[in-house]
Amino acid sequence: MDPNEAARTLEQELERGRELIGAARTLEALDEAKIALLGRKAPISAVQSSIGSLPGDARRELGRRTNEAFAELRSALEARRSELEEGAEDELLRADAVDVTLPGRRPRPGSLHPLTLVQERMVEIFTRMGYRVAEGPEIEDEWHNFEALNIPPDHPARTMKDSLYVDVPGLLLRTETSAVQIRTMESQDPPVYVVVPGRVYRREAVDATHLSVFHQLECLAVDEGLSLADLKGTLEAFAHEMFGPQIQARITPDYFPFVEPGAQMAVSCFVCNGVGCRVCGNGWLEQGGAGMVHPNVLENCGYDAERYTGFAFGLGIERVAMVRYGVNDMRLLVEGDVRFLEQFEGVA
Ligand code: 2U9
Repeated sequence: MDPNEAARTLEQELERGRELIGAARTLEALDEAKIALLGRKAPISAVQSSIGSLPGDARRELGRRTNEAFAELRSALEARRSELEEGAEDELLRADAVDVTLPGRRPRPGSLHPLTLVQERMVEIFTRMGYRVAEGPEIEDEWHNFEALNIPPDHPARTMKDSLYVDVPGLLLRTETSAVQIRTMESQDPPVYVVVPGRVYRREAVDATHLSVFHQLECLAVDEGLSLADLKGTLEAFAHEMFGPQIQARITPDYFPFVEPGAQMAVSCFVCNGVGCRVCGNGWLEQGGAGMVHPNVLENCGYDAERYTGFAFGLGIERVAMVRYGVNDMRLLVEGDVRFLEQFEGVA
């Protein structure tokens, strides 16, 4: 290549380089431009190869100009690379940007379980009447679960059919919370006014109105001069608070070993007002059992049954929840189905 042609080529390549580099919009396009401008097949490489065959001065002159052209192209490529890399970073930042002006996503509040709502309400009603809350173990011994409650060894409630025994002889899952009232009476002198909410266990088939693990709230009052009238009044006060002032309470005779006389308690149906409807059948909703504490039970705990009398009752918390929230199948209360539970959001 003669020196004049070589010089022209360098000028052209510098011109072409400015255009190619300026037009490269991506790092890949810039790599292609670099190969076209500085690669082995690039015109500038041909110029470089021709330098050696030139005589002294012309060789030095072309060598210098070629080096300058290389340097200019390299620095233009480098500058453009920095620009594109910065742009790619900006692009990433734009894609990852958080728009702080968007409205936030409101966290979905959880809700209390209907059984918790009912239990808390029941406890509140009784504590306002002056009762104290007592709790105790779910694994009980036969003394507290049966004997002290006047349930003799041959009573049907003792059999494996009704109770769930654990591997340790003499211990079982409590079949009612009454054992806690026994423990309370064993540890303090009368008067006693306690309510005991808690989970109990029965060996029983599960259906729409029965569970084998369920919850009770039992109430025990022991004092001088208490009578069935106090039991009924207490029950009625509870029913008014829980279901409304128009509700009536009813007790009818029944038998439980730990009370004498024993009674069933029911409240008038809040749907039909005691007339009879689809919810209640005969106008009354069964709430649990009750009675005057059996003198044997008082004596078993060291209380003077001549001086003190007491009343007690047990309410099924699931039953109360079914009445209060119109739930027709008890199993819904323990299955944990979110579609059921989310209906209690914001319910008091
Ligand atoms: C002591 C003395 C007496 C509590 C009582 C019942 C009757 C009763 C049921 C209600 C529904 C169990 O959950 S349920 O199936 N309870 O029928 N409970 S009298 O009597 C007591 C308790 C403790 C020391």
